Amino acid sequence: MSVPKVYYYPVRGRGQFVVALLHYLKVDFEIDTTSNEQIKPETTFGQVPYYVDDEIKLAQTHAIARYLANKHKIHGKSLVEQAKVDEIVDSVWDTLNPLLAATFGGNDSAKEEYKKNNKLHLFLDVYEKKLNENKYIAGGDDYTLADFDAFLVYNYIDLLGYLTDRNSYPKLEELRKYFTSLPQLQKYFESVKNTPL
Ligand SMILES: N[C@@H](CCC(=O)N[C@@H](CS)C(=O)NCC(=O)O)C(=O)O
Repeated sequence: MSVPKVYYYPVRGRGQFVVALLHYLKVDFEIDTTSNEQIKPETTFGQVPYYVDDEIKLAQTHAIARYLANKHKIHGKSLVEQAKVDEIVDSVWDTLNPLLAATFGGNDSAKEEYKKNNKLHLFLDVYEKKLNENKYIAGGDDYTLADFDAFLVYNYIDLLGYLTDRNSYPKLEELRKYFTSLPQLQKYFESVKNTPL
């Protein structure tokens, strides 16, 4: 049996939703940051992240994260909880896609424009409210993919300089403190500490 392999660039980007997740789940895996151009023609849509294990070859960050979450039982314990997890996880992508477009695709003025008009607080306010109502963002009695993704996106928004008011998000700050102090994630944070993206 070979260890799972992930193809992605040496940045956080979309890849963090797979790479950091694998660290969080304590999965032994390999990351290949140098073969993206060679692997793209073999991938489903010519894109990375791309995930390969003995059972599956998979594109689409979301699909990979859900596959891993199901495999490692952090996708919610009931159909209803799973749907609640998906509600948050899908919203993370609504948050992330314009942010990635401004950050990776745009020039400085596109970034400034995005900073001025960004609607990030609309999502962050909901996450904060949900975390005020429940310890876990999708309800339930344990951390799920939804908590992990909400943490990653919140942390990323801040790292990229788009977070305007940390004081408005004490619960998200608490969530960040929890995940950033987990021993199994230290190697991941170390691996991306020098990338601004
Ligand atoms: N919806 C896809 C989008 C993947 C995507 O756009 N990946 C970029 C890198 S972040 C890519 O491979 N673009 C094609 C290219 O760079 O040639 C996902 O979430 O995985």
